[in-house]
Formats: sequence, C-alpha cells, structure tokens
Amino acid sequence: MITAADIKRLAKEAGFDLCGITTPEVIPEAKEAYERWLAEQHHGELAYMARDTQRRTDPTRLLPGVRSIICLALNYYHPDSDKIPAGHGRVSKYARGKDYHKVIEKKTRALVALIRKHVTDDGEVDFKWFVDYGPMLERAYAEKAGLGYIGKNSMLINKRFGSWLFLSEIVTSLELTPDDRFAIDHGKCGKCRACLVQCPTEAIVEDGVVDARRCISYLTIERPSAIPDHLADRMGSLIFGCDICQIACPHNNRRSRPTQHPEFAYEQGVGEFVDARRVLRMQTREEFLELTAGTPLTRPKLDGLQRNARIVLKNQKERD
Ligand code: B12
Repeated sequence: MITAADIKRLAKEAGFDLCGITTPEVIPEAKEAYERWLAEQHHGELAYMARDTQRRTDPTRLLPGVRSIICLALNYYHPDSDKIPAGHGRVSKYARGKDYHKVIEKKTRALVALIRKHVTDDGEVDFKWFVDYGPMLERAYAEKAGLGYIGKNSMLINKRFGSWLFLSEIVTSLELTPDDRFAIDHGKCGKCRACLVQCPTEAIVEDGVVDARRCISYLTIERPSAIPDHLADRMGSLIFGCDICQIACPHNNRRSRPTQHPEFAYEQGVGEFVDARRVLRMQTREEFLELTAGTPLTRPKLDGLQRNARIVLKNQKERD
C-alpha cells in the first residue's frame, strides 16, 4: 500500500519543490469567488474560463471514484536586472526559459509513472493530471493541500518560495491521508495593500480579485486585439507578462530563491529581455519561431508580440 509520505518522496524524486495532498470536495468559498468573477466578466475574452464551470468547481466530476488530489509546485524565480537595455522589452519571470506547461506536465507524468510502479499490487488505480489549462481551480486546492495562502494579489504564496511557483495536480482514486492546511503557517497579507496600490493598471479590483481585462499579463499574452491606449501607456517596458503585483509583495520578496530547474535557465528560452526592434523586423512565422519556439512567447503569435513591441518602444520614447 502506498502512503502520503511515499507520494511526497516520489514527488521529490520527480523533481517537484512542493507536494501536498487534499480531498476532492467542493470548496464553497472558491466556487463562489469563481462564479462571481465570471458574472462580473473579469475573464474578458478567456472563453475557456467560462466553459466547464461545473467540472472546474467540483473535482469529483473529473474522475469517477476520485478520493485524493495531489497538489504539486515548481519554483521558477529569477531575479531582475536593474536596467533594461534600450529598445528592449522585459519578459516576466515565468516565461524566460522553456515553456512551463511542457516542463511541469512532463514531471507530473513522470510522477504518475513512479506512483503506478509502486501500486502494482493495489489493483485498479486511476489517475488524471492537470496543468494550468485543465478545468481546475488550482490555487484553491493548492491552498487546501497546505502549499500556501492566497494573497490579495490572488497568488498562492508559500513560506519557502513565495509565489514564484507553477502548479499542477494529480487527481486519483487512491485513498491518501490529506495534509492539514493549517499545519504550516505561511503568513498573511494583514493590512498590506502594496500589490493593489502598485499595479499600474488597477487590475486588482478588490482583495484577491483580479480583473483580467486590466491585467498586463492578460493584455500582453491573451488579448487578441489592440490594447486600449489608456492601459498601453501604463505598460512601461513590459513586452510579455507582468510581475509587478508579486514584486510589490514584501512578504513574497523575502522568500524568493532562484530556481534550480535547468529547464527554466535563460539559455533554454528567450531570457529576461527581448529586442523590440528585432520583433518588429520579423516578417515570417519562421523568424518568429526562431526566437520563440518552445517558450510561452508563441502564445500571442507574431501579431500580438509586435503589438507589444510597438507599445514598449513608444513608452520608452515618451519616457526619454
Ligand atoms: C485565467 C488565469 C490567468 C488570468 C486571470 C488571473 C486571475 N487572477 O484569475 C491572467 C491572464 C490575468 C493570469 C495572469 C497570471 N497568471 Co495565471 N492563471 C489563470 C488560470 C488558468 C485560472 C485562474 C482562475 O481560476 N481564475 C479565476 C479566479 C476567480 O480564481 P483565482 O484568482 O485563482 O482565485 C481563487 C482564490 O482566490 C479562491 N478564493 C477567493 N476567495 C477565497 C476565500 C477563501 C476562504 C478560499 C478558500 C478561497 C478563495 O477562489 C478563487 C477560485 O478558486 C490559472 C490556472 C488554473 N487552472 O487555476 C493560472 C495561474 C493562476 N496563473 C499563474 C501565473 C504564474 C500567472 C502570472 C504570474 C503570469 C505572469 N507573470 O504574467 C499572472 C499573475 C496575475 C495574477 N495576479 O493573478 C499560476 C499562479 C501560481 C501561483 N503561485 O499562484 C497559475 C496557477 C498557473 C499554474 N499552473 O501555475 N492568469
């Protein structure tokens, strides 16, 4: 019989920084927060967020006979340089190396294989795994599994790593002893409102609630159309994604420690800066992929990245 302690040991072996276990029942506060977020149209044009709503809020619909959720996390932190080279845009920390979807999915699959090997005598055991784009409220279950607390910037913040974490989950029919979510004191935001105050586009509309339509991450990565001037003017040199609400967090910053995962090294992707003029000179998909293949920067396609590059150059010109 496999135990929760065995799973945690195997998770470490598979390369995860954190592993916690919880049970699959609905979390009423998270369900309500998500439904309210959708009703307020905070998801903008993220159509997938409005699909599969029942499955997203109720993990028992994800796998028949589910008994446990194994919540996993990988640290991706990179420090920022003080200066941005002229004509360059800054890439947010999560996107500087190899595409994390591929990295965390591979490790999650590897962990399922390790667990399967261990449970060959336990009869039929089912697994399904989820990474980011799956219908799962990842932060709410990670919090329930004791991996951290949800801050006012809506990020899951862990005592050892801060919020610089990618999440994934394995949903399984195995019966495992769940973690006590309060066993580790991960801290709290208290009266601090630094993330709300420092967000350049006022995207954090109330504690823990991000209006994606105003978030620079959404605008530069997910928004298919032109970015309205009043928001573009506040993007500064951010060409892809944004870390301001995480950098603003004093609690978080004390806990940052550089990632040890070679997949997230700058050489594996675009690194911290992208030459905005080079992006504007690109004319073919091949040129675009030469820079972005295998990284999250393929997401907005050439058109989207060029739109961002134009904004960065305009903002730099106005600043200087
Ligand atoms: C849609 C999405 C976005 C959207 C919307 C962001 C948002 N805040 O919702 C956009 C494009 C803006 C975005 C941006 C980013 N994202 Co994103 N995103 C997602 C995605 C796919 C869904 C999030 C979601 O469900 N939103 C709906 C709202 C309502 O949910 P929520 O913000 O998570 O809030 C929950 C809790 O606050 C909880 N809750 C609220 N109140 C209460 C009260 C109680 C008592 C309890 C228990 C719970 C609770 O309920 C809510 C629903 O579960 C998740 C992956 C996933 N499947 O979960 C990744 C995810 C959240 N993103 C991630 C990352 C890394 C980012 C960026 C940092 C990327 C970047 N650098 O540009 C930014 C951060 C911006 C921010 N502050 O959120 C990580 C976050 C990891 C972490 N440590 O928290 C995730 C988990 C992806 C992953 N697998 O690692 N993202």
